[in-house]
Amino acid sequence: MHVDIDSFYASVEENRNPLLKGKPVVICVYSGRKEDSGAVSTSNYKARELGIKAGMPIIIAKRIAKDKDVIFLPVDMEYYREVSERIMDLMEEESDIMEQVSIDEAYLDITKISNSDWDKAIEIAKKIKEKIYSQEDLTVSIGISTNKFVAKMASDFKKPNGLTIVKEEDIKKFLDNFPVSKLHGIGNKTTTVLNEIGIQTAKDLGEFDQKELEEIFGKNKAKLLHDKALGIDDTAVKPREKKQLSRIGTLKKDTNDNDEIIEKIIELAKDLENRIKKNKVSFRTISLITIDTELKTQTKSETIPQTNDIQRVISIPKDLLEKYLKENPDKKLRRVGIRISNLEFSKTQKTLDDF
Ligand code: DCP
Ligand code: CA
Ligand code: CA
Repeated sequence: MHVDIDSFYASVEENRNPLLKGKPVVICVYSGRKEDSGAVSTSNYKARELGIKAGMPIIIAKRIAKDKDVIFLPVDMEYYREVSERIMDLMEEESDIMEQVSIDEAYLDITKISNSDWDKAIEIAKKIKEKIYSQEDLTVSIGISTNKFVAKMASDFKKPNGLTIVKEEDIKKFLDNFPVSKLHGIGNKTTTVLNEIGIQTAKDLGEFDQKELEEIFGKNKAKLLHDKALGIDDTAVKPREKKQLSRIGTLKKDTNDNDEIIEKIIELAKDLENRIKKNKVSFRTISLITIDTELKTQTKSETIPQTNDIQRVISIPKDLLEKYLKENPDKKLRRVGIRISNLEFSKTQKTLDDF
């Protein structure tokens, strides 16, 4: 199964501010050189209808949006990562193995839990959709097939909120009419060369003489291309190695009271402790994440010798908080978080279950 969140950053921003609902929303990475220099990171489907798309210069997007009620917002990576991590955790629980491939997509091996049964697989997909919708108010598009490549093509097939199943016997029919440029992993340069030799669709590519393809692209790449055309992929879903673990929470009220914030930090640390144990992980860096009432995020970190001592996940953020409050006497916090990074996973460490 391949799962991809629909218009991820834009949807998250819509949920955070209900006033945006129904409006075209554009999320931007401002380069900071000049006002409006930078690129569009993503846009919601309303904005895409106007022609505003990811990768476009902000200046062009603003030109298109002129005289229209289009909302432009800067990216807030810290916040998106937090949402992403919750969704990844949720999906990991619903699969045998989960491989995260970007902030908003993952491959899920569901061979065992579905018992290789298509109806059961569809049930799992629907359950994942429902959970993500009820817990995060986000929709996802899902593709299911017998390998990663076709599952990815299938999740892209119907968006937003799609669910596409491509059974083994339907793979060829499903892929045949795709232009080669739309096959995942085939870029612009390769497409140009393929078009030059008369290959337009996956069907063309699949039927093209293998030897001739090898002469142009070399043995390895020719095989790769041929496999894509036929929907062959035997790469495994690899379990993710997380780079960091974090928890962020909203304070009961906006505050700069040391004790109130520490109370929250302790609560978050408990949650993190469970995940540290579950992942059998040790860490080197501990961070305090602060989000003030103007939604400005700051991160303060300290690096120590590798440890799995959960006490440090409370004591270090305490020190960092003291520092933050000293440096920012006029600010109140809305949200606070803790994060551990520079992780090491002890793979050999056996649990009782393993004996
Ligand atoms: N992103 C980015 N710059 C790009 C493409 C994407 O910063 N050129 C970011 C913003 C997206 C997120 O990555 O929200 C996920 O990328 P996707 O390609 O999955 O695009 P979306 O989730 O926004 O839309 P879709 O519904 O098409 O998946
Ligand atoms: Ca997406
Ligand atoms: Ca994606």
